[in-house]
Amino acid sequence: MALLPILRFPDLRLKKIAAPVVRIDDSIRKLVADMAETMYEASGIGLAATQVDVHKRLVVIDTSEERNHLRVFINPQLGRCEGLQSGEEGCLSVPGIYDKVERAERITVDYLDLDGQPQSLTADGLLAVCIQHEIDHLDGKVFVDHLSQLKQARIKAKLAKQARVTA
Ligand code: GNR
Ligand code: NI
Repeated sequence: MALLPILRFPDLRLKKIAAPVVRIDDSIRKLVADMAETMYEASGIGLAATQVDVHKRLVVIDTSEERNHLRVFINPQLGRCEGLQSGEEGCLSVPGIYDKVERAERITVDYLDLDGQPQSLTADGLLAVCIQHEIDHLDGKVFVDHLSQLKQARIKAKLAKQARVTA
């Protein structure tokens, strides 16, 4: 297993649209293991392959309190979306920034599991938010894109300043 470097907003590679996984082979299984390790090490609840500069439609999520319920979504597709919720979001690619984003309250997602079997999951609350946040990454979007232009400009300025003091 290996920790993978996470791209930071506004890295242009976060805007790439990920391609479907065509074959679940050892390289995909290794990527899933490395993404899970990277997500847990960073104390995140989800990680999309886009964030580790692999532009394939692959996501890992663990919203459990105990951090022992890894979910893997290959080629996830949002189906039915119902209701609205608004909660503070953060992103491992936008460290230290949190803001409210409106999302569907309840969603159905179709995907392949690690065995290549088609699955369908209906989720609400935080898991539903996380699935929507991760599918956004696969489509080249970060949660900041849901905010006003003014907020986006402030976030870019803050991150640039952070990068200067860290350098
Ligand atoms: O760790 C994460 N927490 C989080 C909190 C609220 C809404 C979405 C998220 S996802 C984020 C991890 C991440 O950046 N996934 O892409
Ligand atoms: Ni994110």
